[in-house]
Amino acid sequence: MDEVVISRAITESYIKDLLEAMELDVAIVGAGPAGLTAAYYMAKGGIKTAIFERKLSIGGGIWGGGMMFNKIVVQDEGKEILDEFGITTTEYQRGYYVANAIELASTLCSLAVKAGAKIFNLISVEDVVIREADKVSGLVLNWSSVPLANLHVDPLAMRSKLVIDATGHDCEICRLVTKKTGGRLRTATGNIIGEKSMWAEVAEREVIENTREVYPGLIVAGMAAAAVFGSPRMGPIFGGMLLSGRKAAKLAVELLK
Ligand code: 48H
Repeated sequence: MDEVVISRAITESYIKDLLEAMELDVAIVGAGPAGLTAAYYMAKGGIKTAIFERKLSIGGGIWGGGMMFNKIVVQDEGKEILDEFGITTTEYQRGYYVANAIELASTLCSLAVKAGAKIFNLISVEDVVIREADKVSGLVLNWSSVPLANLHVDPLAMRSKLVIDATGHDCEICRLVTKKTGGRLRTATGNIIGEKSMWAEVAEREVIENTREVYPGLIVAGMAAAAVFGSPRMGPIFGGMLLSGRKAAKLAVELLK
């Protein structure tokens, strides 16, 4: 047993993956339900994609279900995706299906990785690259431990044809783009409108409608789409997140053509 062989194996294979991810078709920020679903569909369609996730664990808000009860709810359209993913659902009442949050998080992750998407956890996106014709064309990355340790360490950059903001409630990438471009998002105000109070029915519908290219080269998905376009929140019903991720992937395919 040679510790150095083990160390070399890890370092070389990780660096190989990271170098590969320096030029992507689609870079996704955030490995919650929306980002993972988008990654799965794109990778399955042969698109070169990777997710950058700040935390150690992937899955975002899935694990905690509703108020730490690790169950989530979907309706008919969301159930179709769960069926496609082989995730067990139980009908609680007509049109309301319950799934195990742990099964959803682990299966989504496994499907995305096995389809060919790369996931880089413990990496935070701290800025975007904006180039010709005012288009988002890459991400600025740093280890998540750098801001945690309050260190001043310069980041590295990667290039991608498209970026998907799947950072959840904080819509961090859209926030960065708004700040850097002086409010030129494709929203009613040009800025982030802000998430509204809970109204599950409207929220589930609007999160899909609002999954769009919000700035050239930048698609917004999941809870970030609700926050950017000023839709209500929906609580622990996750169909909208899965459908938004799938729509973001479809949109990316169209924009890449
Ligand atoms: C790298 C980052 C960065 C960054 C954030 O919060 P998420 O689960 O997001 P969605 O949109 O896939 O799902 C939302 C859902 O979990 C939820 O909160 C719902 C349905 N709420 C309804 C309600 O009423 O409250 O995942 C986002 C991920 C997280 O893992 C973050 O760590 C990560 O993005 N992230 N990663 N660089 N700058 N910002």
